[in-house]
Amino acid sequence: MLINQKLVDKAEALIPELQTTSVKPSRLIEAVADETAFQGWLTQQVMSLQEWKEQSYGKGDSFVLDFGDHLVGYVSISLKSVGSPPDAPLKLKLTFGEMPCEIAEPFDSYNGWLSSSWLQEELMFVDVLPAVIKLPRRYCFRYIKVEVLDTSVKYKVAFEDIGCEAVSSGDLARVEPLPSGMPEDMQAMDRIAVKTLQDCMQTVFEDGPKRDRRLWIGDLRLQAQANYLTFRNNDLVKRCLYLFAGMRLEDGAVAACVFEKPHAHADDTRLYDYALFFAACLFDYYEASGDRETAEELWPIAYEQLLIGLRRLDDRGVVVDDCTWWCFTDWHSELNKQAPGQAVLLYCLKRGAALAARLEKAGEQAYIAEQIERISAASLTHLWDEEQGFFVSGADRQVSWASQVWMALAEVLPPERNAELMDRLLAESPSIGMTTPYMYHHLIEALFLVGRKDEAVARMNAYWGEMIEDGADTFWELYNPDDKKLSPYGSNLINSYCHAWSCTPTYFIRKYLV
Ligand code: RAM
Repeated sequence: MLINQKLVDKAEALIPELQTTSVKPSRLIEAVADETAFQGWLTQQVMSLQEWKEQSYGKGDSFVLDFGDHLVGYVSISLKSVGSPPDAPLKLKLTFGEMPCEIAEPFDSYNGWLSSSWLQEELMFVDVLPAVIKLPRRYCFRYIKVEVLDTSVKYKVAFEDIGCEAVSSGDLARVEPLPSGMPEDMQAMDRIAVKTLQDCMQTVFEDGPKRDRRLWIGDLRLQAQANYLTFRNNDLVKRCLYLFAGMRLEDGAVAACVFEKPHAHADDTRLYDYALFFAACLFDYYEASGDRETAEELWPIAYEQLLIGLRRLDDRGVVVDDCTWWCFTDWHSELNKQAPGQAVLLYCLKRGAALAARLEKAGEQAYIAEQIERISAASLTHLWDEEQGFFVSGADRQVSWASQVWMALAEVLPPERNAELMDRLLAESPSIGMTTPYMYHHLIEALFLVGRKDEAVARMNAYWGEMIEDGADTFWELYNPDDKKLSPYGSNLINSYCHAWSCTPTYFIRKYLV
């Protein structure tokens, strides 16, 4: 790792104070199997809060609290014994769910490839009653299932209160309300997107407060863009930029993600596209904040990412597609990343050139401009298939949505042909589709870019709008309207249901529709 302590210290000096809000549950529910419901589970009320406080629970009893909205925070429970003096410890199990599936399906059934330790549960032994227990871990949930595993034959337990201190570094008071004339469905989509971003805004922009609870640069780029139009917490973006800049991989590449604890450190994951996005993030940050000092200080690192990205080009000026790289792009097992990777390189070079111009780095600007010309030409010569009217990727000349969308965003074709490319993509719908809101985001961005505003809005409604119909309180990491249990990790239980890269409807609404 290359550590620049001065930059890391700057990042650490920007750790924000979190705002806290006390939240109480709103009702008690049960999950009911229903094939027509999202992922097969409906919820229905079984009791009011007042009724619940009057109950007492013994061995084998359980209940599910519904807090009415998605929360990230710290839970406390106050409870007392009922009956004879408690002559044995109380044994409780808590399960936290962002979604009904997590409280309805046993975690033992999980068989995916990500660690099962992400599934949120807690086994507790309480020696002395009454008690007020503050759980030390931060949880991310709407529902809490409480199972009384044991009391004793002589006593039961009653719950006086359960509450959550919700935390975020996003101050809702800073978010401008949308104009009142905005249609109700857009208002709802904006509100849920803002809530998604807010719950991911902690001491960094986390990707998902349930999982992976860390800063990924691909997610940061989209969160920052949404943040500039909502919470305007520019210092949080600045902190994240300094974290990436201060801790790099051995060859100088920015790591794909960083951890904050026990001390700031970078992960050893390298993603071709994510490293390049550092330059795009810095450009966006400068445009939004005008903070020239930061842009000047981090420019050499942004420029270096572009140079490292350029090293992957072959003699023709095409990104080498072999087994030595991982370019993220989307969670799609068959997706070839050559053309999307090439397009991301171009996209970031263009933002790098613009930033170099702003910062008056004439030599570097000229060099980047030369590269843009060379790579654009190579993309058209080697990756454009005139007959099909699509960009192709890899040895098998794959035609995917991702390749077309990223090439459109990189503006390889002149504006009119770029628009026709998007029209053709929608009309012909190649079979290698999109699986994440991250990839959908880029589709929508490309549609706005080429002037297909109505189509962009229709697709937003069909995707994020359908998530709302399916019960989203915050937008999800994965969503495929044709396969609602889809997970790249082997189980929908481990999917994140409040995910950074899904927060961008608020960006689209505020940037293009207000
Ligand atoms: C997953 C997370 C994260 C993403 C990476 C590449 O672990 O969903 O958001 O950026 O993949």
